[in-house]
Order: sequence, then structure tokens, then C-alpha cells
Amino acid sequence: TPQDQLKQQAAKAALQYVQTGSIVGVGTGSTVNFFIDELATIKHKIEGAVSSSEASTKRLRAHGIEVFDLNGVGDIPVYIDGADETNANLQLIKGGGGALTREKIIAHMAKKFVCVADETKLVPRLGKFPLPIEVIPMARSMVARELVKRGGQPVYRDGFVTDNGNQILDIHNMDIMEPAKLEAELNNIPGIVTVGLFALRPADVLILAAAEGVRTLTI
Ligand code: DER
Repeated sequence: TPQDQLKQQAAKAALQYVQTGSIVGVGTGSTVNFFIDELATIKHKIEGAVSSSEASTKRLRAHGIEVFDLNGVGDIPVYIDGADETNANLQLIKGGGGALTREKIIAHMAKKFVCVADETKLVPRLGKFPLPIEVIPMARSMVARELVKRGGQPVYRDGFVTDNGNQILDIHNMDIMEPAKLEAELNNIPGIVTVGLFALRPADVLILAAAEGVRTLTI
């Protein structure tokens, strides 16, 4: 599809950020899948990868790219991941693929977080895409009530279990004026494992593919 072609163009452009001889942080999703396939064309130039999901790990290994345990890794020069939404400050909503916790862990460790996206992901204000929140199962209803208090409409991603054995609430109808403030506030609610807002630690580079070409945005 045309959107897939844009995702592939963004993924190709991300290769330029890969540092030879180093470990590459790899996110999750269909845009990242294109990136993994591109990374395979230069796999001899890298040491290997760390991955934010079983799905990405499988794809990397299928290309013969070594995937390291994060506990054995120190520096991660670059992390490549997609997003469900991004604003002009490179603050993101992520978690559509359910990998938000491991994505946020690797993004925290990475020196440079490069977000790859097609133009549909760039929005003036975050929140049209339902905000994913990873929750401890026993706290799901309590957390849902907390989000209702804040104007959200939580929908349980029924039948989905994260790689960490937790559940996800997708919060509709959140009009997010101050992403970093909301992220910090929600982080304090017991039972919330990860909020799908990457605002306290936004992306450093956004590679945005549009019909008229690929452009790179930084803050
Ligand atoms: O789940 C995630 O955070 C993914 O990165 C997702 O947000 C992007 O998925 P896509 O590249 O398939 O749109």
C-alpha cells in the first residue's frame, strides 16, 4: 500500500544513523519490520541488536542478526522505533503494538532515539490515537477508574497479554495538552507499569516519510 511504501522509505533513511561496529536498539511494529529488513543488508557492519519485543527478536534472528540480552549491554548509540502519533516536539504516543514497556526501557538507555514514521503519524496534538497503558492485571479496574477521573474512556485490550505478562488499557478521548506533565502524573498511579507517552524522553530525531519525500525533524 502507499502507506507501506512510506514506512519503507522512512526505514531506509534510518540506516544512516546506524553506527558501524555497534549494537543497534530495535523497536516494534510494521515500520520497524521494514527497518529490520534494511538492517539485514548491513548486518556484517554491526555487532548485533537489542530488541523491544519477541516479534522483533524473531525477525532479527531470521536475518541472522544476533540479539543480545539487555542486561549484558551498556551503551546503545542508537534506538530505532516507530510511533502511533508524534507531535512537533517529537513527543510520542506508542504502544499500539503492545511493546511499550521494553521500548521505553531501551529508549531510556539509547544515546539517540530515531523515530521512523509515515506522515499520518504527525499530529498537532497527541491523543486522537488511544493512549496505551500497561497495567498489572489485579489493578486494571482501579487504573481504569483513575483514567475516567481524568476524562479518559478506557478500553481493555481483551485477550492481549504483554511480553511481561501484563494487560493493556487503551484510553480513548484523552485530549493531551501537556504530554510530559500527564506522563509524570500517570507514572505515579500504582498498578501502572508503563504509560504509552514518550514525552519526558521524546525522540531525538524524527524521520517522516511523505508523498513528496522523506524529511528529518529534530527538536
Ligand atoms: O507499538 C509501538 O509503539 C509501535 O512502534 C507502533 O506504535 C508503530 O507501529 P507501526 O509502525 O506498525 O505503525
